[in-house]
Amino acid sequence: MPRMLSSVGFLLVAGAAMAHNVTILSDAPVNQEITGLLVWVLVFSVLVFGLVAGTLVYTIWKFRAKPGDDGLPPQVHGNDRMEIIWTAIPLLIVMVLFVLTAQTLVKIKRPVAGSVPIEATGWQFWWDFQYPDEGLRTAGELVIPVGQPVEVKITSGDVIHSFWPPSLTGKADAVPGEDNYLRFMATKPGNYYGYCAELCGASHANMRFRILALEREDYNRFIEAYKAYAAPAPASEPAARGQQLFNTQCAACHTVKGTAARGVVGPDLSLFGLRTTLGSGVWANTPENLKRWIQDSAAMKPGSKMPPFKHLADADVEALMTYLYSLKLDGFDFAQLPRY
Ligand code: HEC
Ligand SMILES: [Cu+2]
Repeated sequence: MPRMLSSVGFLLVAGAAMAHNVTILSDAPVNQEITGLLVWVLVFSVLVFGLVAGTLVYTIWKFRAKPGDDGLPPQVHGNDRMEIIWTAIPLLIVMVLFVLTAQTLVKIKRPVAGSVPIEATGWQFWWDFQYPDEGLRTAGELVIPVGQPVEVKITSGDVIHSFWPPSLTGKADAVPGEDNYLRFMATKPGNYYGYCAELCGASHANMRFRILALEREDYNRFIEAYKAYAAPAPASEPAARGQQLFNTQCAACHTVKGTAARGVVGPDLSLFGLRTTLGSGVWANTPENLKRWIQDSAAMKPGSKMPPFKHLADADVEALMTYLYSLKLDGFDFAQLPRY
């Protein structure tokens, strides 16, 4: 019975994964490895289930009570040969699965030469991303190249989180004071969903992220442009007012590259105008959502560490929004990327 349930379970998981384009059908290399492993486990479960259920049905039918059978049939105790067989076969299966699993683990944990180093830090309830080689920082949405492996060093600034972009790879815990590594590669451009996979407080379910995979030349162009980037000088009166408000109200916690705003308590907002999402991958980055967020982020995201700004006049919030939306690089529009 438990075996039958596990076989049915596998089929359900496989079905759900297909429906969601997660792990099993993803063509990301790490997930291909995992899928290969899963197929072996599935094959063994089906074989074991067939053998056990078949033997059971055969026995019930063959040794059923026949007319004229009175009393107990002959009683048999022990059978050394059978005991050896039913110990040896499962042992063999476990060994085979062990070897396959060990091989897969070694393969997917191995550092890959030429990978892009990235540092991810989990905070209640958002992800901070850094490119140590370039000295760049971003949050919530991480840009990576297609066709080149990335090596994400994962840690946490407060409690335990877990970093999980299911269409690209498995999870790794983000533990304060410890570094864990995930190595993976995107094989096609896209906007890949990511989740925090470790209960971390009131807004654990609202702690997501995106990985934006760009073609190599677009990625290189993005990194070069971001390195050279400084927030554009405000192009309108509201934008200028917004920048001034930002530097007095928001700069203690947020950075905007090339300005006086250098806070690191909250997400880096240098390229906020390019964000497809708001609040760490949760809400679409629309003016309505941004307005609600600035006025009272905790009403959208329980436990948010950003204070409310309900006291700001509507016109001031809109000035801040104009400024935030002006923070972008020309020639990039991540909204067009297909979503996985
Ligand atoms: C005390 C620190 C603090 C101050 C001051 C602050 N913020 Fe924040 N802000 C945060 C934190 C922390 C987050 C991340 C919250 C989360 O997602 O859980 C955040 C998130 C945001 C986001 C969403 C970013 C993203 O990656 O999706 C925006 C936009 C934002 N803040 C704008 C502002 C503006 C505008 C002001 C000033 C009016 C401001 N913040 C003032 C701490 C602060
Ligand atoms: Cu978390």
